[in-house]
Amino acid sequence: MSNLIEHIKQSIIEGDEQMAEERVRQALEANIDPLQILDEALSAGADIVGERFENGEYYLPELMMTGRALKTAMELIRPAMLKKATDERGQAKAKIVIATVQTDIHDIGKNVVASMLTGAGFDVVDIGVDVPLHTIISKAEETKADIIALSALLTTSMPYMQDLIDLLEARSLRSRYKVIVGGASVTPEWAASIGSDGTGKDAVEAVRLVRRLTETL
Ligand code: B12
Repeated sequence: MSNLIEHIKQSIIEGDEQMAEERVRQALEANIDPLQILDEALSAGADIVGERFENGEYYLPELMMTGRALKTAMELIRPAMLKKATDERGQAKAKIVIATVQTDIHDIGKNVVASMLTGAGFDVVDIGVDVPLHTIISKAEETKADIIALSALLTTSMPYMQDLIDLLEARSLRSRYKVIVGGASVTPEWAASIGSDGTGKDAVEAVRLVRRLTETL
């Protein structure tokens, strides 16, 4: 089993979409927990590719190939993850608007978070990537959302999360929404420092956080 996890991780590192697809199918057939596939194979592989990109060992084409392999793998594990989230479904019913903030087009992690929240019984409105702050707020207003969930992977995009919170405050809307933030470089300390209502390191933590925040709704 650990061999399969290792193979999936390797296929992500090599950006081998076909191999990733094959191995993930095998892992699911072997009843390996989809969250273990996500954490130990997909995210772990993505981290290594990220490091190699940073070191100048990999270039944009490699990053793109890994992105494709990750997307395909994620589509395969999504139903299994949804089933898991549905099994753990709580009572909470809340509306969540989720987006990757302006200037950032990374959506693989956001999509997983959106899927898991949907599976957990929440009403999720996914408004995509590179979304301007004003659009996020208008959508939250229009849909009468309870929670605004923001994703950013670029450190240069993360400050927009703070800007959104400031904008809500300036418009006297801050108390109407819980704002949660996430992405590879977001830490709990940073999330607290910008005045958000919390973060989670992965989709499972995101669901737990939303459950906790909506207990009182
Ligand atoms: C694949 C990838 C790409 C793909 C993205 C494809 C896509 N459709 O998303 C492509 C090739 C397009 C890409 C482009 C770029 N990328 Co890129 N990319 C990656 C890579 C390798 C993996 C990202 C990923 O999908 N991870 C897997 C998912 C499952 O994990 P995740 O996104 O972190 O999400 C999980 C958690 O963070 C959390 N989460 C996420 N969102 C939220 C939200 C909430 C509310 C909560 C609670 C939790 C949560 O839950 C998720 C699920 O478990 C990362 C490296 C890395 N380790 O992250 C670099 C990385 C993010 N990219 C990087 C860079 C520099 C770029 C480019 C600028 C490169 C360039 N020169 O053009 C462009 C930026 C384009 C743009 N404007 O956004 C850097 C960012 C560095 C930095 N510090 O800012 C990284 C870190 C690589 C590196 N180490 O240098 N990239």
